[in-house]
Amino acid sequence: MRFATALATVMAFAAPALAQEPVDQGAPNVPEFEPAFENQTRAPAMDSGLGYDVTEVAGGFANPWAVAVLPGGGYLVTERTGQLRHVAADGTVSDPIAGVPEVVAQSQGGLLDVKIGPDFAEDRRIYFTYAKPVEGGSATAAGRAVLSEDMTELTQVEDIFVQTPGSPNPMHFGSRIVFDGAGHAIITTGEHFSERERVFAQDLDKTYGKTIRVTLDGEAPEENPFVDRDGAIDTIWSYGHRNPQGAAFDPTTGALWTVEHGPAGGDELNLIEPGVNYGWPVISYGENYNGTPVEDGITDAPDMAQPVYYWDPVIAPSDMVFYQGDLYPAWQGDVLIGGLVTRGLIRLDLEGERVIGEERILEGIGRVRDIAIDADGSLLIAIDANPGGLLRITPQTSG
Ligand SMILES: [Ca+2]
Repeated sequence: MRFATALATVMAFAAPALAQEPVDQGAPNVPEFEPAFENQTRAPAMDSGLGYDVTEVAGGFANPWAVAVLPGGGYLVTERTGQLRHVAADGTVSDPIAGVPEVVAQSQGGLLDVKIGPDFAEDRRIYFTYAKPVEGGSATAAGRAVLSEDMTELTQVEDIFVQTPGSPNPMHFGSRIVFDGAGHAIITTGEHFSERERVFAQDLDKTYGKTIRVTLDGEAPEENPFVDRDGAIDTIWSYGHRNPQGAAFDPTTGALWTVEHGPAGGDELNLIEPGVNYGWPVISYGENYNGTPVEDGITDAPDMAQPVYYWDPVIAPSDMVFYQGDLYPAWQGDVLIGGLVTRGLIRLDLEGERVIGEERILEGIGRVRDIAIDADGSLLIAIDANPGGLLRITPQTSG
């Protein structure tokens, strides 16, 4: 596949970047909403001036949801329909790996994230998230297991987190799992979409619309913010989220960031602090899909955190990574986000805790469901389709 030629042609006719113009993205759903500070939305457009070579590492996946890079080469890929597969460095795709737990593969549910555990070299543990069948329907769960040396089987499969209560709606599972490098996992959860359930994002006795922090064994660390609060669930780290599907620790600062889906407008980039309320559904920069206000139609309230950045119209953010690698020297430390609706990548330049520029890359390539950085610094993206591919993106090397 070669997207580079067409892109290079477009770039040849592009006007020089105008510093203060935002990305061309169409009219907002809610034009009356004003950002709380400069560059909270529609930051100045950036242009990397790069062309890209796109190659297919492997294809034929059934709605791939996540890709993880194995140390020493090769990948693990989840298919939302419930299969975990090994992809060899040469692109050979395995049969489904045995031992994956039963998943609710309905609507947005299924087998979701997969990550290589922080101690994989010693214990061969991988971590994954999924829509688990439970009383009342389904729930976001995070599990771990030991991956056999031949990559064919999971053993010692156990949950380290199960959302409560179960939901009849197989929607908004959130479901990214990331590690802080100090023995903890962060798991994002959604609020299952319905008007009845979305308010649970504000409830500390339910794990809807939360970031969850547990040890790698699934215990609640004693320093979690609500451990000493009666009636609150000890694993909650932050709350008031809608459907956060992307999360990453900034490798230079150690800070935790997430991206979450808004309704019509109101996708958010958030800097996560323990115990903080991120507002959904009380405050939002979006509106309901039918054009009515979300709750009271307000964007700020006391004791509720503002997003660092928001999008209206939406990008539909999947995962996010902080770029570190050799192939894109100008992107070091930048945030790359998969856009399901923009069908491409979004790059944000951060200065401290603020966004100072935005770029859209490879728009039209497909519904970018996951993004990872390979050992050589190339980008890996999973395209949500059936069949969907695992693609590698490198800077263009020839005209
Ligand atoms: Ca929010």
